[in-house]
Amino acid sequence: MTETLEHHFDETIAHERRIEPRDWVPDGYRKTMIRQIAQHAHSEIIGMQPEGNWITRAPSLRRKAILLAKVQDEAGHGMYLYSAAETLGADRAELTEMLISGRQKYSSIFNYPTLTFADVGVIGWLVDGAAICNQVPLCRSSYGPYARAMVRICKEESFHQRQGYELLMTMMRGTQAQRDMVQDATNRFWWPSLMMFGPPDASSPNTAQSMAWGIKRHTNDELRQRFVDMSVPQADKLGVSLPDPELRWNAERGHYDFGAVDWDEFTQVVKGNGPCNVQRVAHRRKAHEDGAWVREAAMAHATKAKQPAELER
Ligand code: FAQ
Repeated sequence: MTETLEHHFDETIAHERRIEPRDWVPDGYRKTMIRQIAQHAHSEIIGMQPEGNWITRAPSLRRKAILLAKVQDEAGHGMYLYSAAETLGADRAELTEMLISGRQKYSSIFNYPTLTFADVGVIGWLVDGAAICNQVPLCRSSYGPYARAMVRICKEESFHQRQGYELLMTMMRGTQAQRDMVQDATNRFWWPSLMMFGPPDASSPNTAQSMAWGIKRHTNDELRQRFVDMSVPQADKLGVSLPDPELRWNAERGHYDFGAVDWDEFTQVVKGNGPCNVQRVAHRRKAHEDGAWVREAAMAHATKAKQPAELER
């Protein structure tokens, strides 16, 4: 029996067809998929904090409305992703518990502070830019609910990236102080954005198996290179420099060469020792605890709403 199921799974992957919730999958596939989707969902939810920090201090009503909409979109992305994880048998409450107890990861990038309003623009440009670069290929991921969620998420992330770039363009046309803010934010977010793609291929334990299962379509280093190639002309057009003296076009490779990422910093941030890890998780835990009454009220309402139908039986 298991052999037939395994054969069906292998054939589905080999023919680039989608795995759906009712299909049999090997334990490793389910575990990897839940891990990746949960980490992604947690990133969207924790990712609301750095920009959310600026909603009350946005410089105009227009910028406030845009930022509110963007942060709300991230919440929506988290919700689709938790739903996708649930189709694999994961429990949303347990996933949240794993996040706030530090047992599950979220993207390293959200452990850096947002010091000025230019950071909002740079997050849109570089962080959403890196997210799109990583997530467009995931629209072809082998797990149906994840791939479909990714289509909508990528459309919204494209809007996010454009709003960030437009904000930076506006600031670059402003005063020297505003241009300096954009340059400073770019300097702080460039390297952490490169870290978003994960460790180098040689030290990525999951990539080979995830590629074989069609969960990931490109390696971490391939996507990082694609992001660098995409960002250099955008930085030129904006009029900012990227903080990497080794960045130069390599005609032979047809790509930009770039300097070494500080992987020790990455490891420290992932381990919980980044500048804002403690604050981010504490804030998420408090929001979860403060929201307990909403969950209880919704459950009580659902129970009450079921009662008349049950009484009729
Ligand atoms: N941060 O073997 P690999 C967003 C972990 S975008 C923290 O290479 P894998 C949008 C990894 O989980 C950000 N941990 O792992 C937004 C693994 O952990 P393990 C979220 C990281 O999975 C924008 C270990 O290191 N996007 O939120 C990171 O094959 C603006 C070994 O790594 C996604 O999650 C990291 N940067 O590849 C929101 C995309 N990198 O095994 C608000 C989907 C790696 O110890 C504002 N995910 N780790 O449990 C993926 O594509 C993959 O999971 C990778 C990692 C590429 C992130």
